[in-house]
Amino acid sequence: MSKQNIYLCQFSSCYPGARKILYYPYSVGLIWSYAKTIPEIDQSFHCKFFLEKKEFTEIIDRLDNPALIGLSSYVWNHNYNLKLAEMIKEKYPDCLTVIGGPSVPFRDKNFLQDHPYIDFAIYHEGELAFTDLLLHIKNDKPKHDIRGIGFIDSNGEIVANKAERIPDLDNIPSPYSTGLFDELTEEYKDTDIILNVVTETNRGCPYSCTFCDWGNGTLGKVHQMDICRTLQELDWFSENKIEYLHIADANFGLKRKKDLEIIEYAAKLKRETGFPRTINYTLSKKFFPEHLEIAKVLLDNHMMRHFTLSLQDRHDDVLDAIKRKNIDHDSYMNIKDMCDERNIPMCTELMIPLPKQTFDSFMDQIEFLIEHNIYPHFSPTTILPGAEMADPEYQKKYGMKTVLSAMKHSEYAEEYEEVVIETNTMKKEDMNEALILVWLIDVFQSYGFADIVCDFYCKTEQKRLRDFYRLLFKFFVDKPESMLFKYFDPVKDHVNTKDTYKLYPGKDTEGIIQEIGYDCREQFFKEFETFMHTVIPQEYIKDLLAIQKARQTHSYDKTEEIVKLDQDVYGYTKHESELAPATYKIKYKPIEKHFEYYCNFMVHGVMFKRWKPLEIVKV
Ligand code: B12
Ligand SMILES: C[S@@+](CC[C@H](N)C(=O)[O-])C[C@H]1O[C@@H](n2cnc3c(N)ncnc32)[C@H](O)[C@@H]1O
Ligand code: SF4
Repeated sequence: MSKQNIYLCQFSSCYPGARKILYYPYSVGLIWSYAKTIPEIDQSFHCKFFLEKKEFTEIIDRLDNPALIGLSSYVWNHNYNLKLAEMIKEKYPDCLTVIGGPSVPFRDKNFLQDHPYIDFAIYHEGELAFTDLLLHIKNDKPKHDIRGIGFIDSNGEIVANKAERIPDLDNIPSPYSTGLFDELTEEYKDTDIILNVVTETNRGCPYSCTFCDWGNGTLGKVHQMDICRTLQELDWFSENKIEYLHIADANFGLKRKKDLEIIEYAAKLKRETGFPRTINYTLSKKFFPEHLEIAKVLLDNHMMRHFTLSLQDRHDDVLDAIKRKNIDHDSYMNIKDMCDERNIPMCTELMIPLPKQTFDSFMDQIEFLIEHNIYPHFSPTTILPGAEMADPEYQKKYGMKTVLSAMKHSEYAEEYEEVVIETNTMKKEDMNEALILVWLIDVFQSYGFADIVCDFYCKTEQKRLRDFYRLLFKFFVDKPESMLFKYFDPVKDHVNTKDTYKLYPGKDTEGIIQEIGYDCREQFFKEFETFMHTVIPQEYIKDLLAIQKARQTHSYDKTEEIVKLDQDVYGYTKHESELAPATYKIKYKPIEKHFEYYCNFMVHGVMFKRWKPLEIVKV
């Protein structure tokens, strides 16, 4: 008997770059590998995966008499999925269309009525529901009994059944180790496309922060996966030369010994085979000393992208409003000390705006973190459909206003994020300015283009970072002839013009960094000097500019620079030295040749301060 064809699609988010980066379709891989454990299903259906957005007709042309199409929905592909489902339904009216994933709006009772070309919605974890659905297709298992399913029944009534947690994750075979993705590996083998991987070592989160959609609607109890499964997957990642592994756990590190063992094994594989090359994970809010061991192993093996202990906010009233408890301040600073002892750079994540947060409370924490050498990575708050924050009552309580903003890089169908632009305590104008200031602090302070000058100004004038950067912005945003104008002008009203994404840290800062730091470095510092004349007394400008210019690694071969200062503005700023003549020797490790672009070197190294000289010594 021939099998029925089903197609499971998990279209990757995609950032343009020299090489396209996509992800193996892990989530739909899981639901199929679980369903396949039932012989009746394995014998009745044949499954094919899609992971790359293409012209709709190109996808549809590849379907062969489809019995079912399953779509995995996230903010970056939801509208694409809906459009594709509609077109498939038109061409193949008997093909069942099923949608799952965190962007299925389980609160929206009208979703299925509004999208009549979707037959079934699956809420939360998909393995049990999808298997039951295939059994329903195969032998008419009653669909009303299926857990976590939504559909419109023959009387026109909406059915939306509550989901149940899958009790034992180890009953789901790994789609990697069992070879489900081998066909995809073959398909992409000789292309320019990199396939990254996602996996879980556990699922669920015991906390319930109101902004969060982690694990598709916050799954409560944490279910573990057996370590042997993860180690086998790591073998697969190594054999298949995987560049980047994203561990999807909400709280990696909670199982301290197990998680350390996993990382040690991955590092061993990297030393032996070169792969997996890098790993990213989200650390649990609860801290254990093993977390630093994990970070150290990754750092020592050049596998780490971030060591991040997220805060989101440091103030109790905000934390109460978002139902979040962070570790206390003293413990946090203790961890920072431990990081310093081990030479581990520390980063934290913050969100803006959050209920009860104010302009000052947000800026205070940014300044605090910069002062303590903790890199602040911020995200503008978005409303995720599965999060408590999506509840209109919650938004009303905190005066939250939102706009739909088109996401960058959405191909073939426009995708939107619902971005929070105002709360009772943070007006739109404050949000506009706060984001500009953190962006300026990121580019000019954290990358070392203006930090010494800024610190000198703050110290001599008893001012704060925000005062300096406010002045910097004001100065150049009114000067169309300056090189910074073209970066400042488009974002001056970013909340209204929906240009906030231009202020995101990381990749989005590459353009400005390449220009001011490399391509037009001299011109930038010349223009910066004109600004300095408005904030720094004349007699310190020459020396400050000299040391500021020399403070970054900015050459592919230079190893040393001597800077003579008439007045030791550097020593004065750093450690209260007298403003007497001084000579500094600045030693660099030249930029490694594989960083073809200066901006790449800077952006990769911002957290690890790679651009910082090896030393600045007084001679
Ligand atoms: C890996 C990951 C990424 C990867 C992309 C992975 C990819 N495939 O393309 C990267 C790092 C690039 C990424 C980026 C972003 N991400 Co992300 N990411 C994740 C993460 C950590 C893991 C996803 C995962 O694999 N989970 C494990 C699987 C098993 O769970 P699942 O996907 O929910 O699947 C289960 C069910 O949903 C269901 N199911 C899923 N699909 C289907 C399909 C069918 C047919 C059925 C029946 C069932 C079903 O069954 C599955 C098994 O139980 C999640 C958090 C999390 N742990 O889920 C966030 C998450 C998906 N990301 C999120 C967000 C917001 C983003 C960003 C927009 C953040 C930002 N502002 O920059 C960006 C996107 C940027 C862009 N322009 O595209 C949100 C998404 C919310 C939403 N509604 O889509 C999540 C949930 C995190 C959060 N903040 O709460 N992300
Ligand atoms: C899910 S969270 C952090 C997980 C980790 N368990 C924690 O509590 O720190 C991962 C990051 O995604 C970002 N994030 C999560 N939800 C978001 C939202 N609704 N809007 C904007 N950013 C969000 C935040 O920066 C957050 O630190
Ligand atoms: S933010 Fe972190 S701790 Fe809070 S619910 Fe989400 S995953 Fe859990």
